[in-house]
Amino acid sequence: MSRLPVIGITCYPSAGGSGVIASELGVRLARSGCEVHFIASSLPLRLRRFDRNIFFHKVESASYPVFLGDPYTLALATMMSEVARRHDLDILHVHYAIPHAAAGFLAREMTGGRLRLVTTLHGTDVTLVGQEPSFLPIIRFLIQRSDAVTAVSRFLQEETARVFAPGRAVEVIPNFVDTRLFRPRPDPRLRAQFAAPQERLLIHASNFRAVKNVPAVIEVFALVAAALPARLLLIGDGPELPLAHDLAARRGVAARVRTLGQVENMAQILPLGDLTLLPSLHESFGLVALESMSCGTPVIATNRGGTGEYIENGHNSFLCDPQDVVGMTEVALRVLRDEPARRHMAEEGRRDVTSRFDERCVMRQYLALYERVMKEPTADAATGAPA
Ligand code: GMT
Repeated sequence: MSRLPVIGITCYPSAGGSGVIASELGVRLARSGCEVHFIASSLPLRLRRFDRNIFFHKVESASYPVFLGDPYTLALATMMSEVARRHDLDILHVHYAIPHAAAGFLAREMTGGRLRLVTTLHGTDVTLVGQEPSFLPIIRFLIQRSDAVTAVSRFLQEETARVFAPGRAVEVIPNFVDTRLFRPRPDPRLRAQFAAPQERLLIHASNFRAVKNVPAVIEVFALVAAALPARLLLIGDGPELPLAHDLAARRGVAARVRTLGQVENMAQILPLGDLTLLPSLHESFGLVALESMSCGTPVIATNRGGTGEYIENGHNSFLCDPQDVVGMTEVALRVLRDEPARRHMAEEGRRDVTSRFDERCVMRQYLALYERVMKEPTADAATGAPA
């Protein structure tokens, strides 16, 4: 590449996986010398580190009584086009299609220059929300009119083809983890804040939405806690958290469940666990499972979606039917009662993640993609969608 690209990144700034991936990608790109401009409603959670190549542009949308909602998409498109002009952006990389790809499309039209739009599909923008009749046609259009589209797993790539039939290639660039940061780190003093040495520590981290199947986390934990001394850490926040607390109280395990809320130092917390639970109804990828494995904590993850693209059941973690509470409990008890087997699984998981999903190898794929789209004609209205 003759000159490193100047990149604009838009994502949801909250703790969700798409925001995490977008932020971590931006940080890595900046470290490799690219100028990176984040354009979002607030500073993304994992971006709280200073880097001379990173710039942040806050989007603020005006409200007016006549509006039915907040016209964020328009304000975002305006900010994107201004940043693109002012800083000579080559690439606008949007994470999560709704509404970021729409704003990106508008910004590219407004800029009318050499700006290229890259859309990364993360999950429910395809599998859930994207299929709403009010969204489907516009998401298909935006997939067609982006200069490149990536999906975070083969599962999501296939779902995108099935649901939207966009008639264009969507390539897989998987999620990644900084394996030097997310690593096994024994910290008995920190662990002691959450569990006694003889207690097993289980972890669930999510945005506590229905798709995360949080009741199954509590049910499995209650059965595990009835069989051996155990504690559960809940990390994150979201609409189903009160439900989780209610259920924990009804199952008599409330005192064994600790809620941490949103945590910035996940790389310190995940290695403390003996087992991570992610029994989602589906996961296009399930980033927290990858991060957990990188930390040497095995996972019981849903078998629905893209988790099978990095979990080999029984080898480096477990894949289970998310409705099968009894099955998940059996697996949990088996691994928690056999420390040598658990440790072996943890080592296998760490090795597999390091060799295939380290941020350095995945970042190369994004840079190659940027290089390619910068050479190709844009997929704007004038040229039509690429075949
Ligand atoms: O799609 C969502 O539910 C939101 C999104 C997020 O921002 O956390 O999650 C998706 O993207 C993550 C990052 O690529 C993936 O690890 C998650 O599996 C995916 N969520 C679902 O598929 C439910």
